Amino acid sequence: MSGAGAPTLEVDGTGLRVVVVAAQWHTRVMDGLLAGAARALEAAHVEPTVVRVPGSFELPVAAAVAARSGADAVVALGVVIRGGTPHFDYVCQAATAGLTDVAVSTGVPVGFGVLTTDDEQQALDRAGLPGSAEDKGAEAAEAAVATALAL
Ligand code: DLZ
Repeated sequence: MSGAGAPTLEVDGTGLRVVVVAAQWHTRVMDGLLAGAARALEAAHVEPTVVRVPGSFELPVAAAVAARSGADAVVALGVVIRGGTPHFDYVCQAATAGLTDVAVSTGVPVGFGVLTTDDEQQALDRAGLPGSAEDKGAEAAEAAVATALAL
């Protein structure tokens, strides 16, 4: 985890069924988020199932199906970059509210690895790529597993 006050999570998720749901917009950033989540899950002794959906708007339904199909934790990864229209706000709102609803209504933790940024550089800085300051894919994976272990 990164940022002021962020905890250090050491998680052993041996035996947990974890599903990574991942959008496909902004390939370079998504590759970083997916690799970061994979690194964190491998360190937690988890072999995830990965489900790809077109965009971040589709993440909640994929997370809901995973949660209702026996997953112990879901990791949601996406990138939404602000454009010139209000579409950004609608996609961000739908993804955030939808994923929250899935977690609360099913009791299955959802790690939130959806970047919502003003431009691509801000997303790259958080994508866990070489040179990135932060690794939000890994953080979302660690949070999902840590929460599943805590419940
Ligand atoms: C339409 C759209 C736009 C403009 N931008 C993004 C984005 O930055 N990131 C993302 O994950 N998805 C985007 N989408 C696609 C929507 O999430 C969704 O896939 C489409 O509206 C089809 O339902």
